[in-house]
Amino acid sequence: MKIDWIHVIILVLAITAISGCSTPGPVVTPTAVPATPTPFPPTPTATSTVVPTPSPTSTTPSSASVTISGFSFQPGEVTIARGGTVTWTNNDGTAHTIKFQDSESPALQNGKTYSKTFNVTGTFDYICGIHTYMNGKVIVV
Ligand SMILES: [Cu+2]
Repeated sequence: MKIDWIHVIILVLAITAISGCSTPGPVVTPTAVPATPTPFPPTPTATSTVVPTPSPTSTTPSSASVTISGFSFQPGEVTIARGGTVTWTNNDGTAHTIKFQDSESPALQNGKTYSKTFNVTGTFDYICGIHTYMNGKVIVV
């Protein structure tokens, strides 16, 4: 029997084409698009009103308390009105002092307090005279 090679090739091509067509291709599912985009948070406008800082004298406390704990003054900075008083309380087991440029408290043992009145405005830095790395600041306005 003589083989008609042309027919064989056509048959092979036909089978290949059929199998190729019958192979399911990747199913492209349309991606759901949100109807509305996610709104961004409102952008502050450049023309927003600047709220003036209230006058310090209207809200500045006349007194402040500082705790000495863990070899540090807490808070490290207090603001009081002129004529006000700052009171330090030593919660450490170790004695500390409150040393300003012009004065120094006695050594405060645990639980002891020291108060100082400030009649002049300005910024007053202080340290512990025993542990000079301990520092704090009193701002008098
Ligand atoms: Cu100290």
